[in-house]
Amino acid sequence: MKADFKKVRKQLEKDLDAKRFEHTLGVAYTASALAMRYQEDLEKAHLAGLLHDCAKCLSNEKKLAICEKHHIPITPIERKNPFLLHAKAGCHVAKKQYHVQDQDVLNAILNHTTGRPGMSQLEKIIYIADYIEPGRKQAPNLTLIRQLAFQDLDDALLTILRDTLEYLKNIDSPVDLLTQQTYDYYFKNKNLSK
Ligand code: DGI
Ligand code: FE
Ligand code: FE
Repeated sequence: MKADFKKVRKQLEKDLDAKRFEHTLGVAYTASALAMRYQEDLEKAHLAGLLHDCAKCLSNEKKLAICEKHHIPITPIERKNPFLLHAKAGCHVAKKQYHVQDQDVLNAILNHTTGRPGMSQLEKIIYIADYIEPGRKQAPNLTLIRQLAFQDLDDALLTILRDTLEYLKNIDSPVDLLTQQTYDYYFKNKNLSK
């Protein structure tokens, strides 16, 4: 894989607002650091980090339209909360407009918001980097999770999933089936491996 990072960054700067672009750089660097720690492919981690939110600044109508036009299934919860679709739409945009071919990179973009049972190491790295990048300030347990991320990916993943479900419950926001399934899968996984 030979990605032209400079070109990708330039295009992203146009597609995203300033805050989202900053976040994107934070995720790309954090994902690269985690890739070094876990011997993941550095270029893939950097590229997936850069592109994970590439559809974030599209309007809800546009995200829905992309999914509908390309027969990407929309769950009832996504229809009610179209911001969730920035992951599915982003996977499509990464493929068509940023010419990403690598399936693992595309999956990392696709699953970065909800996770999925049986994530690849790269998918976990992007999911976690998105949550812990230096610009994030709000989530509880950030100090602990940042430390955990460099000790054990699955422990960090499960803690983020637990805190996300707790947060969604507190704000009374509907949980996507995949978010719940991912938590259940990694919760079971942890107890099995004990
Ligand atoms: O795009 P970002 O803000 O960088 O991060 P993200 O794509 O991980 O989105 C984070 C938000 O998504 C966070 O506020 C929690 C929310 N989220 C994750 N899973 C679900 C969810 N929101 C709802 N309603 N349902 C979910 O299952
Ligand atoms: Fe996102
Ligand atoms: Fe993000």
